[in-house]
Amino acid sequence: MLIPGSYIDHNWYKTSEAKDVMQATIKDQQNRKYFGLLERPSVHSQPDIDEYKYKVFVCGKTAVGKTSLIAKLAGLEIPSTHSETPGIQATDVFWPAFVKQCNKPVMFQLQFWDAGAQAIKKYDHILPACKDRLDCVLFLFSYVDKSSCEDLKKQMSRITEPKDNMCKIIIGTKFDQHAHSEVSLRELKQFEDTWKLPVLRVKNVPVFHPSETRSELGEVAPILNLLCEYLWERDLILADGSRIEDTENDDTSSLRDPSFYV
Ligand SMILES: Nc1nc2c(ncn2[C@@H]2O[C@H](COP(=O)(O)OP(=O)(O)OP(=O)(O)O)[C@@H](O)[C@H]2O)c(=O)[nH]1
Ligand SMILES: [Mg+2]
Repeated sequence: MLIPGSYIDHNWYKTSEAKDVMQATIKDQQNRKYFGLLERPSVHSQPDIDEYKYKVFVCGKTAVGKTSLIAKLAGLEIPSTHSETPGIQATDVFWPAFVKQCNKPVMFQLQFWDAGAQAIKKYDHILPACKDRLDCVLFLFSYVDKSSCEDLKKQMSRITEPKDNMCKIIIGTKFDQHAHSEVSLRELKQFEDTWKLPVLRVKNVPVFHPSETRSELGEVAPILNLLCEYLWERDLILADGSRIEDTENDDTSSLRDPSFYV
């Protein structure tokens, strides 16, 4: 499994060099700007910053926290009560990250696709639309709902195929209520070992009193950086695969040097 920090500097967003680029995505202090589908951040010091766009589908049982997680990652208001997502909702999150191989920041545009679990059951066209040209799937379960965890295997078989090349990440929500957890650490370790997928945990609750140890940005940065890192690694693997196919009749082994792809 990927070692965090292999491709992306996870602490870069806190440095003074990051300030100008981060500013393009931040409204005031720690609050992030919301970008409509046709809007994008403008970075004054680097107007030609490279942008990479990815489609990320968030799936899981009803009320597991899909809409809440996306709101948290986008810096939007987190719903305090459950209201079923009636169809598909797409939300763009721009996250600048420092890519070590490029030695510069790049702008990741993560387009999160959210579909209500009931809507998927009710309308046949929703799941195929969400699966179309997908780069990444986030499989959600809730720490306080064991059945959401048992449901993961079903979700995986509905969405993934043996040879697809999507990034897959498991996220446990409601970790703020872990004192009432119905899912043990041993079960999660088994998950990781069996499926070779990372398991992250989140608290989709607002930060009411920002402090040195808790801030909105500080809570979402590890998740966004890791997501970008998995997507970056996947692109390298895909590029490597196609280069290797291209070079089967052509002896240019230097193309396999990873620095070639950046
Ligand atoms: N305490 C706590 N509550 C959460 C968390 N994540 C979600 N919730 C709550 O769980 C409820 C359901 O969250 P939603 O995000 O609407 O669930 P959903 O998965 O989008 O549900 P559907 O759209 O019906 O499929 C809401 O009341 C949220 O406030 C979390 O991490 N902690
Ligand atoms: Mg929802």
